Amino acid sequence: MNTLDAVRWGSATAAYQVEGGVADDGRCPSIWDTFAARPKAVVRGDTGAVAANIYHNPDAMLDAAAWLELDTYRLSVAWCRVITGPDGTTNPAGVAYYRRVLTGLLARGITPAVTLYHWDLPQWLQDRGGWTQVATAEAFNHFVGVAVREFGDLVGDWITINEPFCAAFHGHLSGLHAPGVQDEATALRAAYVQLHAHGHAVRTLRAEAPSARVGMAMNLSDLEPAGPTAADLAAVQRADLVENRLFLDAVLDGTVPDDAAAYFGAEALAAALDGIDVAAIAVPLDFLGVNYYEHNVVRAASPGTDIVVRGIEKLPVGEPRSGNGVAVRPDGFTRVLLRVARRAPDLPIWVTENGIGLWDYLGPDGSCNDVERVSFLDGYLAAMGNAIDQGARVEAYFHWSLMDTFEWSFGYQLRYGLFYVDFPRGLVIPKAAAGHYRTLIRAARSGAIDAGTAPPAA
Ligand code: IFM
Repeated sequence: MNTLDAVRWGSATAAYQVEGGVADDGRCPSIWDTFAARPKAVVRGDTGAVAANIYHNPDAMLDAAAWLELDTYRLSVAWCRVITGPDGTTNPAGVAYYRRVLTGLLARGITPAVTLYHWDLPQWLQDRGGWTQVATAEAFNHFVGVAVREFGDLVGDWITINEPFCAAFHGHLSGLHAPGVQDEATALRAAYVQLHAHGHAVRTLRAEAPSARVGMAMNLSDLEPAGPTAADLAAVQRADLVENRLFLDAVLDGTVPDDAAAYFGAEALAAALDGIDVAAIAVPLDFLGVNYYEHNVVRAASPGTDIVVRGIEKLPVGEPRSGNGVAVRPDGFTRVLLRVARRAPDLPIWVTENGIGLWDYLGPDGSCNDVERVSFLDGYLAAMGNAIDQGARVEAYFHWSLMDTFEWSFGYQLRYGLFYVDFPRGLVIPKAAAGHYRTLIRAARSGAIDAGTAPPAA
């Protein structure tokens, strides 16, 4: 058997990034509706109000997924479409929309994987303190119960929370994401309340759907010291604490990293953990979702320039890099997968996201020749093959994203899609990378991609 034979191939999007229709059929506002309306929060004042209009035209998304011949497709269900407000009432129109999407996937032979929280917290919960309150985790648990009862006949694969690092530290420290708070202690609290919500959600999913496969999607970064000095090594440890270990330790072991109190302060850590049983977060999972984007070279710096981690500087990234300056380093992908594999050897890994943001455009012939994404796919799938070869149990790969989306604070400028979205005209056009990904999927299925070798060109 070849390295990539057993991988299930997928792609992904999230509700707020593609749906639009934010005021339709009883959807209540989310923190991203509020945040995006703030002056300068998002490039050019873009919002998700219309996005790719998938709420009104889900077939565009479903047909794109089918065109790729995917095994599986990851989408998120928007809490604010399914639960109308504080009284917890279920919104039949929201349920009907997602049932239509899920049925459409199944009809096309594609297995859905549903994310339950992809950053669109209902605004009414933010008004009560959002992710700083354990009550938010309880409200989430209510939504999770509704979702599994309403959709459990169509969905067997569930992802509790997407990238709790980003929702905590970009939502509450850098302020780049909703709700746009800038306070470290609040960010730490938001991290632990989300982790607590994850543990509860897994228990609820298991109780309601014993045969479901359940995991979380964690973005993990690959970090390298700028030099061999003790100061640079300590800088890497600090970045690793905030970006990786806080989340890995809680979810895999039910522990708090030893250096968390020294870094955040004992008082802030105690406040963050108030009412939270960290051991209960490490409920057994069926897979760990890994979202891989970031490799950074880190050096100690005083006072530091990083927007999240104190006392460090991330060095400028060389070529090749993404449109927004993220390093293209497939070797980092291999390392991150192997780190998880060594840490939790029996736990399957699903790569729940991996992709590249580019300033894509349509040429005069109407096509999008995203050559950088084509070579990204070659490099990253070879890197994944290398990790599998060395023992990583990677069961699924979801390329981010299926189509261009509302890319959070980058608005519509930065594009990750395999399909180009002509937003005003609502057209969804396969980019060169879509054809290439389909070719790679076909080759992997037929065993034509061998361990660790670069996949063949389309
Ligand atoms: O678009 C996002 C996604 O919502 C979460 N992970 C990173 C992607 C690219 O920035």
